[in-house]
Amino acid sequence: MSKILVRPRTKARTKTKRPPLYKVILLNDDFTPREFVVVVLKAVFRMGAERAYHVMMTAHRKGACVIAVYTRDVAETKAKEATELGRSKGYPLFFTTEPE
Ligand code: TYC
Repeated sequence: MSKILVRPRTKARTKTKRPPLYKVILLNDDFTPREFVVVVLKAVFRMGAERAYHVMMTAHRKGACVIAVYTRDVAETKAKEATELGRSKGYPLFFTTEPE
């Protein structure tokens, strides 16, 4: 009896697909106090004091600074939370997200 060999038409996928990542970006404004921006960065993005200060000053000088990358859900939640903290104090502090 002759055997029929059936081969898969495509190669089995060996790689695990990673979810697309999103950047959280801090935007500068003229009103939010520097110290408050640092407080928010420490609280929402778990930054140490030095890194938070450096990120704040980069946004202050250049207009914007990439803070971190997360999955879309986490990036959007953190950006919203941080923006809301500023808003609750009447500041126009703004965090946005974009695909990496
Ligand atoms: N530019 C603000 C000030 O001079 C401080 C500030 C820094 C605000 C970074 C927002 O993303 C920001 N008080």
